[in-house]
Amino acid sequence: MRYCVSDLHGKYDLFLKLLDKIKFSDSDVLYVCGDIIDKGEDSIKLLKLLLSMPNARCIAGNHEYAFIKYCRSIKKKTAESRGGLLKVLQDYFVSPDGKLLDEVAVRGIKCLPFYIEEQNFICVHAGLPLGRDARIVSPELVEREFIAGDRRFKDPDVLPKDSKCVFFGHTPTRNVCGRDEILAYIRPNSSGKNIADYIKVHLDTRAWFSGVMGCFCIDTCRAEYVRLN
Ligand SMILES: [Mn+2]
Repeated sequence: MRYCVSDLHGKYDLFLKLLDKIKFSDSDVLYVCGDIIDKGEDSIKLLKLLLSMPNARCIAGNHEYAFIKYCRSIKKKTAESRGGLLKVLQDYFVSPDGKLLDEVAVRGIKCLPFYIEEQNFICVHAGLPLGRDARIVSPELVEREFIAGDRRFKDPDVLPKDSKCVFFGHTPTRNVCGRDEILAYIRPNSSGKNIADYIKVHLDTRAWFSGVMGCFCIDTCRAEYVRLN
């Protein structure tokens, strides 16, 4: 089975619970729509687990994007101004061994793509713009800042026409529907049984804060959840 998640934000234990719940195996594939790091307590551990999983396909979110920018700017700064930036990086990664930065993790983040496009769906972190024909603009033509950070795509009235299903996170679904649950937008007059029946799937249940982590099974079109307690 193929699954999609987003905004895991360092919630390592909860993520393991989710894998357990869906009985995730070597023959399954997991798509991760960005924001793996920050906010939660185990950013490095979670990132390294995902990087080590051959069947996990990850993209960058705005938190990875910001991290890359901090890493780059640190190299250009003088010794005095470096302190503040190091503090920011330290807030991202409080590694258990006390090391400020884990080079494997840093390299892993730098290599993440900003979208994944498959036959019937596209994974982005925040969203894609719509063209004049109300179709989504191809992600290869869109700026990284938009794909990883724009807030408009979550709006319920942003419904692309004749496009592949878009998986995304970035804004908590609670801000849209008042609940911590995955929002799947079905095309009019379709059964919702296949992924081609969906316009977009909003995945961010704000796990780091709500304690609810969800994923969407791309093959059964069902959402599964785990809770902290
Ligand atoms: Mn985000």
